[in-house]
Amino acid sequence: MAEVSNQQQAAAGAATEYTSDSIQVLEGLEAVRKRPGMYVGGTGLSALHHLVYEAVDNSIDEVMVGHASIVTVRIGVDGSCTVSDDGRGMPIDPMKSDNPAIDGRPAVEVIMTELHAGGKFDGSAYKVSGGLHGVGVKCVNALSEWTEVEIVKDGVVHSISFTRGEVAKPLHEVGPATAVDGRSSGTTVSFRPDSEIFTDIEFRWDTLEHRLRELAYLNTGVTIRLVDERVDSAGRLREEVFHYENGIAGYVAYINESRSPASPIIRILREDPETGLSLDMALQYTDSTTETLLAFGNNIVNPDGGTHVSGFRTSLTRTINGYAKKNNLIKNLTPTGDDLREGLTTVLSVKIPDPQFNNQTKEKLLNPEVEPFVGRAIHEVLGRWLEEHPSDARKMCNRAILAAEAREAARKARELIKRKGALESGGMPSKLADCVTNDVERSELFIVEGDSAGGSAKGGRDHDTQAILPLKGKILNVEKARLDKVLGFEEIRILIQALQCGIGEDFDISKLRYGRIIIMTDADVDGSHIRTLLLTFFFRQMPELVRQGKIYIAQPPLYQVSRGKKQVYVIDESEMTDHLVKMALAHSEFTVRDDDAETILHRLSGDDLTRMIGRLTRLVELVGISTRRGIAFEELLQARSQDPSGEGRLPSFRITWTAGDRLCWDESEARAFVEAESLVLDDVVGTNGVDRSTIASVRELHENAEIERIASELAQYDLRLEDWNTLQQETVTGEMVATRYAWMVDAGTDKARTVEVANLPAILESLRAIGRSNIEVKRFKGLGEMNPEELWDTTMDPEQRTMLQVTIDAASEADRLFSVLMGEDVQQRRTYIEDHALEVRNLDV
Ligand code: 1YM
Repeated sequence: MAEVSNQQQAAAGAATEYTSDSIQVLEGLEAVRKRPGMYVGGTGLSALHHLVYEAVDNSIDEVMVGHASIVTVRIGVDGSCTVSDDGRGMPIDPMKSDNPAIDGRPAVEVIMTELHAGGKFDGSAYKVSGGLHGVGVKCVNALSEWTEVEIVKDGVVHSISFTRGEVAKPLHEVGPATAVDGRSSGTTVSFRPDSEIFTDIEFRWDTLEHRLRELAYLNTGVTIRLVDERVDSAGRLREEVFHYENGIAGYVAYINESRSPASPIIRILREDPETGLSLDMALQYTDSTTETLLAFGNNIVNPDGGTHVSGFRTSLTRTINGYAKKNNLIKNLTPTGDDLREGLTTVLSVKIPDPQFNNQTKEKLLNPEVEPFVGRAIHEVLGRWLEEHPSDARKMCNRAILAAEAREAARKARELIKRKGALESGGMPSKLADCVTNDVERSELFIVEGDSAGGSAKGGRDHDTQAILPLKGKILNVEKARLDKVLGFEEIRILIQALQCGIGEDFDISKLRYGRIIIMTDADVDGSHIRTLLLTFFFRQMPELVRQGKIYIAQPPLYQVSRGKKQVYVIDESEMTDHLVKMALAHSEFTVRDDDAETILHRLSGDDLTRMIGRLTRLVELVGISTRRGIAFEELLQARSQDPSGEGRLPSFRITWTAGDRLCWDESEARAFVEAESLVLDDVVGTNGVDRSTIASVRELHENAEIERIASELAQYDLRLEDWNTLQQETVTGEMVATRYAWMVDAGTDKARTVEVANLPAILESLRAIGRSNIEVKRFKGLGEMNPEELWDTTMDPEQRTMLQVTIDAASEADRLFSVLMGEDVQQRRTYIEDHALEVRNLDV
C-alpha cells in the first residue's frame, strides 16, 4: 500500500506550490520493464490501455485543481498515443537534491524516469484520480518504444524524449509556442507502446471511449476529447468529446437511456472537510428487473464493491423500509434489500485521502471509515427526499413490495421444480448427452442450436470430456422477466438442470458441473440472435459465470478451402484472404528487374518474400488512409518534387479552409502560411463570431512519415514508390510486355508460369489472384451441414479450434448493451444496430 499512498501524495492541491526539491527518489525503471504485471497489471490489452489512463490521470488532476480545462487523447496512425492538457506544464527546473544521481537533472526527466519520484506529501491535499498501482506516467515511459514529453511554459515549448525509458534527447527548448498550439502552457505526452512488452499494441476505440466517458462523468466539468486518426473503413476520422455538467446524475441517465424510469434521479453529495472523505452518488428506479450498481473509489471502479457499497446497501434498506413502516405501507411481506434494489441504477463514487484496496487490481475498497460516512449521508439525504416527495416515495415502496411478492412466487416455482427434480443435482435432462468424466475442470458443455447440429456434435465429440445440450429454437428473452417467469420456460429449466449450479438465491458456482460452457450457434442472423439470448440469460441470471470467464463462444468455420488434396477451414472472408496469400507465397517467387526489364536484380522467396509482402501490404493500407482523407496519392507523389529541402520527401501537413487547401512540409511553414493569409485556426478559437471562410485546420499527415519509412525499407529490393501506378504492361496490339516486376509461379513444375505485374499495388492484387487459382471454396450454411468429423476438426477439437471467451471488462457498458439489444426501445435498438452494422465482429462483452 505504501506505493499507492506515495502517488496519492504525489500531486499537491491548488494551494500547494510544487518545487523540484520536494521530489523523493527511490528506484529506477528496470523494475517496471521486468515485471509489468506488478505495475500495470500484465502485458495484455488492459495493461496497454492502462498506459493511456496513467497520462490522462495526470491531466485530470491538473483539471481538478483548476489549472487546466481540456484533456485531449489522440490515437495516431503509427500506433502511438498522445495525451495533452492545457495545465501548468510539468515542472522542468533543475532538481536540488542530496542524491548526486538526480541533483541538477530537470524535474521532468526525474518524474519520467525515477520510480516513486512524486512530489512530497505535506498533508494538505491528495491525488484523487488514482493510477492503478500508483507509479504514474513513468510506467508509460518504461513500457514504450519511445516517449516524448512536450511542455509549454510561459509561451515556450520544451521537449524531452526517451527510448524504452532511457533519455534519448535531453530536455531542450523547441521555440516559442504560437497560436497553432493555442495555449501558453500545458503538457503533451506522446508514446508508442513497446511491442517487445505488450502482446497486442493496437489501441481499441471502444475501450478508451468507455473509460474516458466514465472519467468525464466522475469528474464534473472536465472536458475530454478523444480523436482516432487511424481512419475507419469508410474513411472517417473518429472524434468524440465528453463533457457533462451534471456529472454522476448524467451517468445514471446515460445507463438508463433504454429503460423506462420509475422515479426521478436522486443525487446525494457530501463532503467531510475533517476526514477529507467525499461522496457523490445518484440513483434512479427503472421498470427493469435488474439492479445496476457502479461503485468507484478514487475514480477506480470496484467491481467487488467494498465498504462504500455495504454502507449504501444497509442504509438504503433501513431508510426506505423505515419510511414505509412509518407510513403503514407494508402489509405482510417486508421487502429485503434485494427487493428494494430491483430495477435500481446507482452510481456511487467516493474519494478518500488514503484509499485501501484488497489487492493489486483494486477490486474492493476496504477503508472502514467509509461505511458509516456513506450510510449516514444516504440516511439523511434520502430520508429527507422521501418526506418531501410522498407520491414518488409511495411508488418506490410499492414497487419493492411487488418485488417481494414476485420473489415469493419464484421461491414457490423453484420449490415446485425442485420437487420434480429439475433443479436438483442428480436428475439430468434427457436431451443432454453427458460426458464421462467427473472432473469439472476438464469437462465442457456445448450448448447447440437445434437437433441436427446436436446430432453432428454428439457424433463428433470427445465422449470423455464433452457434453452436448441441443436447445430447441429461441429461448426466452430474460432481459425484462422476473425469475418466476424465467423459470416457466422449459428450455431454460433444462439448461439450469444441466449446469447443476442452481439459480437466483440458490446459485452456487461450486456445484457447476462443467469447467467451460460453450455456446455453439450458426454463423447467421438466427444463430447470432440465439447467442445473444443465451448471453443475456447468463449475464442477467448467472453473472458469476461470466465474471469467472466460464462462458465461451465457439467459432465454427464459414468456408472450406481446398487446393489439390489439401483442405483448410476458415472462419471468415478476411481469414480466407490471408490464407490464400499464404498458400500463394509458398509456391511463388518474386523478381525485380532493372529498368530495361532484362537483368534480374532480386529474386525473393520464403521469409524474405513474406516480409516484403507484409511491408507492401502496410504501405497500400496507409495510402488507402491518405486517399480516404481526400488526398489523391498521385498528388502527394507529385508534391515530392516541391519539397523545399530538396530531399523529395512526402509533405507532412495539410492546411484546409473553405476556399482551398495546401500541402506543407513542416509545421512552421504551415503556421507562417496561416498567419500570412490571416486565417484562423479551428483549434484555437471556436466558430463563434468568426467568419467560417477564414477558419482553417492544419492536419498532420502522420501516415506520410510511415509511408516514407516503409518505402525506404522496400528500396532495398529496388521497389520504388514512383512505380505506384506508372508501369506500362500492355502494348497497343494487346501484347503483354515484360515489366520490372513479375511473379514466377510453380517454378520447376510443369505448371510453371510468369505473371507480369504493372505497378506496386498490382503486386498484391496478382498475388491474391494466384492464391485464388486452382482452389475450391465450399461455404457452410449451418452447423448441421457439417458432418461429425468436420465439426470436430474445425470447432470442437481443443487442439485446433479457436474460441472467444466472454469477459466483462466494462460491466456498465455490457449492461447498457443488453438493455439496448434486448429491451423495449425499438428505435434505440435500431439505431444501435445501424451504428454498429459495419463492425462485423463477435459480441465480446
Ligand atoms: C499528459 C500528461 O502530466 N500534466 C501535468 C503534470 C504535472 C503538473 C501539471 C504539475 C503539477 C504540480 C505542479 C503539482 C505533474 N507534476 C508532477 C510533480 N499531463 C501531465 N500538469 N506543477 C505542475 O502537483 O504541484 C508530476 S506530474 F511531480 F511535479 F508534482
